[in-house]
Amino acid sequence: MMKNLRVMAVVLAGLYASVAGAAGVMVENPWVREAPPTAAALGAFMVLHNQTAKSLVLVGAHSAVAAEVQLHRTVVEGGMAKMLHQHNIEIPANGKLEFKPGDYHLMLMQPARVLKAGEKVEITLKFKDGSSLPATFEVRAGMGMAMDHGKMMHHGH
Ligand SMILES: [Cu+2]
Repeated sequence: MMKNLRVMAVVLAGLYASVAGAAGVMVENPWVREAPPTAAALGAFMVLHNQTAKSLVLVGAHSAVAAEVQLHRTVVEGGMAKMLHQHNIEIPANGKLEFKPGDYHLMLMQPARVLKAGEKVEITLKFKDGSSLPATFEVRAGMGMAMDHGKMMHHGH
């Protein structure tokens, strides 16, 4: 029992250390949209708050549940929705940015397994200043805009 507690304490210390790297940065309402088992990619959404006096630049993300996590923005051109790969997404000082269906989002490419509604998955956000922030995303059934990511065109990198 004591041994387990000690392991837990070490794990928690590790988590706090990585969060401290991005002090003043907060992830609100993180969720991943459930998709059919054949989906090649899953959209992930959140509101990213930057409560610091400096602008914050998101440059990437990673997760154990996907081969790759890309930053995307959906735009409509000529009546067609396209997802554009983003390399930098800026959140202004003392501001926030909403990642939502039909707009900025994280894209979990080639999911390692099928994610079911109610599951929790960890995605770590990486920032330009070298800091990173792990966040726990909840898998939820699709809601809001009924856009099927699988059928959208991907813009080249
Ligand atoms: Cu996308």
